[in-house]
Amino acid sequence: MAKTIPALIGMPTDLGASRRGCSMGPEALRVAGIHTVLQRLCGRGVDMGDIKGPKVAGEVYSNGYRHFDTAVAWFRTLSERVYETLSAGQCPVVLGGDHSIAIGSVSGVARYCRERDIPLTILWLDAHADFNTPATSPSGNLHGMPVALLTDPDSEMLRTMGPGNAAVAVDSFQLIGVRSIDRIEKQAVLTAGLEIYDMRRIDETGMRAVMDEVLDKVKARGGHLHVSFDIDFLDPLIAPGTGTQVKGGPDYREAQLCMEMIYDTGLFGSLDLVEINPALDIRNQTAEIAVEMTASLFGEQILARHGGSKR
Ligand code: 6HN
Ligand code: MN
Ligand code: MN
Ligand code: MN
Repeated sequence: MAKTIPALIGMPTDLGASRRGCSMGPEALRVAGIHTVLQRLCGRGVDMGDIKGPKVAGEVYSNGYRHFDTAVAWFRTLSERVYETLSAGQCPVVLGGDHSIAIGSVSGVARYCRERDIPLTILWLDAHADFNTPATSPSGNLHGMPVALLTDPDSEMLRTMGPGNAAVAVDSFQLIGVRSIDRIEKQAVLTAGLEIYDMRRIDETGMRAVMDEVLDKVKARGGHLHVSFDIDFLDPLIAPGTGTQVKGGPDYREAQLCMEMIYDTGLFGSLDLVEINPALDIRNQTAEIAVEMTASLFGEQILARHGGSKR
């Protein structure tokens, strides 16, 4: 995307997580200065405020999902908003919220791309595979299901969200940083052929080689690149403010290099920042690191590069 105008869209809900608090994520990111940073890097930027949706009231469990109806209401609105934002030539920056909200944002991005015949890749940066279904989920929590629900052609969730929300091809997804997959989920990702760059892969060849491989595929395909950034991708030593920490994640520079290399493709066009939980954070440091990573994604450089990230 050329000189892009970022548009912040808040999704203050934690309906998909069992630990409450990431509903405060949008405000924590604003307090950490996301708007100012993006305005500085992009010249301008808009804050569209927060989407409004139903509050989570008590425990509502049905057909293997927690809070299905509440989720549909939130995601339908977000999908529409993301679609409109892209159609207006802006870059949606969705401030979560738990990771289930990506069902709304990715649906909106996918609709935009489908209607214009633009190839779509989704980089899913996460400690988890998020490939549970209502049948396999140990928790019923929707934040463990977005990749599975988004790629299921019979998805009850997408269908209930209404027209325009259709399944996305499995090979549109590239998962990076994964180090926690549930037992049945593990079988499911293999069966589906989901592309996963797990932490061992990153350890063995380095972030640089992994991102070169991923982004070569992205560049060959061209089109639109959506980044769904679950903050638990980062090592919990540097990003403790999240509900499902997993040890052994990328450190600061590994993660920042990942963002810098994504920027270099010139294809990045929409973002989710999810799972930041201020109730579990230390002095907002997790929101601050999320803003720093976002800055790199939007082109913040240490020094100007010549010839991109290729040697
Ligand atoms: N996230 N696999 C677990 C579950 O409940 O399905 C954890 C999911 C965590 C989701 O935050 O990425
Ligand atoms: Mn996730
Ligand atoms: Mn996660
Ligand atoms: Mn490492």
